Amino acid sequence: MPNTSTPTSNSGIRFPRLLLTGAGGNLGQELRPRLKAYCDVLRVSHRRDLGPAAAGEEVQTASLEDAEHMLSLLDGVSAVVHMGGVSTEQPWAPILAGNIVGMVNLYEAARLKGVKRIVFASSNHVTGFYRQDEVVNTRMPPKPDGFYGLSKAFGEDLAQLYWDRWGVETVSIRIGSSFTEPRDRRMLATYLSYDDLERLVVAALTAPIVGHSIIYGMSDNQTTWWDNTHAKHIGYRPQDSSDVFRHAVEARQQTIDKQDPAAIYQGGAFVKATPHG
Ligand code: 15L
Repeated sequence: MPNTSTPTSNSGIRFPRLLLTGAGGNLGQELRPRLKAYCDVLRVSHRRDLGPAAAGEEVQTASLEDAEHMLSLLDGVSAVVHMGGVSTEQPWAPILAGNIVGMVNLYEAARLKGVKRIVFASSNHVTGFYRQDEVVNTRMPPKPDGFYGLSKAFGEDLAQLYWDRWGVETVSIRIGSSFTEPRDRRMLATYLSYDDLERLVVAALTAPIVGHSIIYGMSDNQTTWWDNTHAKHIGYRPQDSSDVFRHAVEARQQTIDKQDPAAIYQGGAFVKATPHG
């Protein structure tokens, strides 16, 4: 559990009320205690019951696919950190509900309730079919590696529409692999430490003007497939790196099957994950 008394980011900005969706998910649980340092009230939501609110929190059970739930969820919030929705390759039905209908409900609620900034947990799987010997920047066309990546590409386009037409700002973070440590050779390139995740989310919340900006969520890894040149205005400076884990990871995984699509493409195993059973 992170130390909530010492925020990782040194931002002096404090929000009256932040909303964290998907607070019961892997990264939601990690961000929940951390985000409290940056707001007076943290509203946390999930589709299942999260139990009692901690000090400084409001808890709301809400389904993304329920437009009424989303309207009530966004009432009175200053900004949203949207970690909710489906986060792996799955059949189309749950992806449609959580990541397509749910995103439309979230952005409609933001428009109607006057919420002006959303930090959207997009994914590196928007560009998962680029090869591991290519370096991709945020202006290159999407190449989703499955229904999940496709739904995140939709989310980014939706964010662009709500910025262009209704002035709702978004930072779409194409999160890499955010775990306690990289689990394999691929994650030496895609690793995002939890502290760097916090730094990135806080930078995305507090940068003065973002319009709709896209940024890859990665630590300062020596190996990288992603170029954040066009997102420097967000002011994210990673402090961690996968390099401290490199020796152990390479010792565990000495060889790579270069014919395996999971080793060829950036999306790794997602490029061959099937929702069709
Ligand atoms: C993701 O988008 C997933 O949510 C996460 O579980 C990881 O698998 C990550 O991508 C990854 O690419 O490693």
